[in-house]
Amino acid sequence: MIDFASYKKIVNESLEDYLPKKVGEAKRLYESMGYSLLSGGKRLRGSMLLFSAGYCGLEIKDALPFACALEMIHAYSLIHDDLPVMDNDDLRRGKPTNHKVYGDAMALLAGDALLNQAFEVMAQEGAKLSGDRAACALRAIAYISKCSGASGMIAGQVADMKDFEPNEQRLLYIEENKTAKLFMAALAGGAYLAGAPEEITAAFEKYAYNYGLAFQITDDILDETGDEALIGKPIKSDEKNNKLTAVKLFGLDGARQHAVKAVNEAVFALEGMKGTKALCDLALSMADRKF
Ligand code: GRG
Repeated sequence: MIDFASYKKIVNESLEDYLPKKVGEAKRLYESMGYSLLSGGKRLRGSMLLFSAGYCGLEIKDALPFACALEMIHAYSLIHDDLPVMDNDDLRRGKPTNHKVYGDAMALLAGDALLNQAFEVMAQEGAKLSGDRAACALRAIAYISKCSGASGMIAGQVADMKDFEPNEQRLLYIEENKTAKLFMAALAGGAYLAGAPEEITAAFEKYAYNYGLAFQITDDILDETGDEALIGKPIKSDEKNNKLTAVKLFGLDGARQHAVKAVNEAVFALEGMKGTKALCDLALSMADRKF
């Protein structure tokens, strides 16, 4: 089993291979897609997919297209999230947001195209397989689709935009759907792809759910107290956009306690699973996250 820094490197070195070549009539669209997809980022979701698929017996080369596809779905969500009709942010990963460089319409289309590209890459990979392996790929694609779609990440974004009742149930709905579902897509998606036993898939799903809650709470804390240069975008944007956050509901200390609880739950989900130390360490390093 390799470490998360190595998974990140593998994802970074492979992403461009799955994009359209920057030639032809739609060259500027392809450039816009590449601008956001290849602009850094922690590559957590792609790396997690590689980890879980590998843990469940799949070779990296067989999981890599799915890991890159997941990073495309993530990149599309960030492009759309930054648009003037959403959060209207000018900076992402320390660079001007996609719409600041390519304009609103092209940014919208680049996000759409990345989402389609992700499913094209996964379906093409699945089409090379047969028998059980093909069925596993289909199951993974269906699960990733559900997590990122209208009953997953997009539902979370809708809840995040609406006038809200500032209560814990609503906050949990946003954290679960907007953020945790894509981590679930990564870890349980990788397990589905590898045809893992149900209890392993369920354990990864539970870890990812709690990791996602802790990740979003930490994001809320960083938006209040973080270093803009490290985060790569202005802080206090949640306040500006009147967002319901863990900090707003529980205060800074309360939010930190909720994050610690979710991290512990994540680690607990993997109890008894040998070879998951890298994943446990990843969750336990949440409190040190600076970006
Ligand atoms: C469909 C119009 C439309 C929009 C979808 C779902 C969505 C837009 C946006 C949600 C995006 C978002 C801000 C989710 C919150 C999760 C989060 C904290 C993302 C940042 O993830 P990191 O820190 O990013 O892993 P890097 O840059 O490291 O990849």
